[in-house]
Amino acid sequence: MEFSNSYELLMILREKNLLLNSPKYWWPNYGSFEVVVGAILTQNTKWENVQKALKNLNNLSLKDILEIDEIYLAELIKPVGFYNQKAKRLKLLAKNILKDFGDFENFKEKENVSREWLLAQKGVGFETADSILCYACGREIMVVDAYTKRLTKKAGYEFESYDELREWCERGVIENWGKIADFYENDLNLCFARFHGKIVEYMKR
Ligand code: 39A
Repeated sequence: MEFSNSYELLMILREKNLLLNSPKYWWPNYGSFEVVVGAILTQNTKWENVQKALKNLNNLSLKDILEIDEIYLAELIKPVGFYNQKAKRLKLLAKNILKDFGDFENFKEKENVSREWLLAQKGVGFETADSILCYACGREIMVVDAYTKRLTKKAGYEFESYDELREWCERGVIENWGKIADFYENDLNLCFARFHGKIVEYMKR
């Protein structure tokens, strides 16, 4: 695949109709607390394992995560691996959301949770933080991951850091926004969410 910026990459992927069976914003249950849980669970495992664990959790709310016994939570999320560590981290994250924001709706508010706050949480790295910001909070940020790195590397691009790759992905879209805004209902986050989704679905084929 050849492209000279991320807009060209997006246009190539668009032609492939990769998201025909996906939700509008690609990540299931966009805007919900379940996305926060999924973003933690998906670390170092396949999405298919996350789906099994999420099914066991049956749409647990922030309050439910706070109240559930940690050992039982670990049991429910066993399919994702590192389940004791992930259960501990989920409980701690939920406790900190409650302490600093009161509830999930307030956490999501534009002026509230920041990338810095998320990155200061135990077990939250750039990809997890940006997944939460993009898919749980609806912020205009592109998530990049190992698939994005592999795809761009194959086309001859090397990036020094996560943020350099993220900014490259965002720049091509923003610089060509006039040409694509209509496809995405003038919603830049819809474009970033679907762009990331297209990359993942393309690389998983
Ligand atoms: N690797 C992945 C995924 N593969 C995914 N979907 C499919 C829907 N999500 C939401 C996150 N990570």
